Amino acid sequence: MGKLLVTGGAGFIGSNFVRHILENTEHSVTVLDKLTYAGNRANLDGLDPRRCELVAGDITDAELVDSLVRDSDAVVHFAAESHNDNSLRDPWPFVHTNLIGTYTLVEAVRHHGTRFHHVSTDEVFGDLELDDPAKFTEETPYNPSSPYSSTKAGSDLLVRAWVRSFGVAGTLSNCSNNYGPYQHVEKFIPRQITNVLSGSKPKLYGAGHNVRDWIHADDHSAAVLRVLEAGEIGRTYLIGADGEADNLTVLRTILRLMGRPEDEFDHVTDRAGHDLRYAIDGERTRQELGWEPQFTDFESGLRNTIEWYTEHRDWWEPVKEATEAKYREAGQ
Ligand code: NAD
Ligand code: TDX
Repeated sequence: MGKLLVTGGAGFIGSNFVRHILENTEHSVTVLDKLTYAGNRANLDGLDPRRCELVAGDITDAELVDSLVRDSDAVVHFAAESHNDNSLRDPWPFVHTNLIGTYTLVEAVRHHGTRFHHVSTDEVFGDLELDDPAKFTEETPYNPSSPYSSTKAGSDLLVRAWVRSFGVAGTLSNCSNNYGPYQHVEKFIPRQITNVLSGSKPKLYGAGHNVRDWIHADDHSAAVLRVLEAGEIGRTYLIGADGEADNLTVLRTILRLMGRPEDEFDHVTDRAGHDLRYAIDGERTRQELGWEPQFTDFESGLRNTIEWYTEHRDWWEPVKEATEAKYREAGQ
């Protein structure tokens, strides 16, 4: 039984991971989260206060980070600015949080000799051609496209350097696109579901041929816990669930599951530098860590996600209009 410091634990995947820890281990958790527009105290509602504490603060605050790391047995680092479209409008918060925040954390774990796990994305590898049979592996060179993915790539490199040069007990994981409950309505799947629920049309960038490799957030959390328990220090683990689908197909599936005509959506301005395709080869992680995704039926995962947004209007309605206003400004 130990004490985990989970950064970004009031966000989408971080809060999913905190719930996973409380349900499946005896660890207690301190969440360090700045509660930006993407963080929400309500994401941790109902959790046992004796095992889960929220500290509202910034991962770039070296003094605060140092004191929290000193009291922890391990750090799991989810906190980030996470949305590509925002990074194209204003890259600075991405440089600040993703680079300086990660630097602040690796300095603190170096100082205290604390186990560190860094959560990252497959976007660090850039993109693949649509007709290329290849997938990303641990050996794929970094080639990020956006301010978001380049700052995540930089944060990965900081962690790797701190492991090699200073002996930090760190691991990394790069995961594919997550979906599920509690995802902010700025992201593709919840944006389209909540558009339908609020009586407006879904918005597809370009022709919708871009491919993403979907994994349920519950599966991501279980894999991160396995890396924490059994990962080899210094290693990078790729996490994916063989969930490739193009955006047009995903959107049509959402419309069909919600009882709407499959062509009832708008084509909007494409994302600048829009990555074509992501695909993770997660075989090595599965074999070495004995982890297997449980949500292998994407359509049933989508159906559950639609049900969650239908039943939790109070969670997303307060931020929906402001999110759509930002998109309207960008013609999206
Ligand atoms: P999110 O935007 O939903 O949550 C991010 C959380 O970090 C929020 O609670 C926010 O308040 C907090 N935060 C932001 N800046 C902070 C700061 N300076 N100090 C403290 N807290 C801060 O993001 P998410 O989708 O849950 O992603 C979590 C992590 O997983 C990120 O590192 C992201 O790169 C990675 N990831 C995400 C996906 C995906 O599909 N969403 C896929 C692979 C990897
Ligand atoms: O309204 C939309 N219409 C649309 O067609 C939005 C918001 C997105 N899209 C497209 C762009 C992408 O091809 O859908 C795809 C998915 O978009 P996002 O949900 O913004 O995800 P993506 O850019 O692929 O990045 C996500 O996965 C990797 C997460 O946001 C990152 O944090 C993670 O690292």
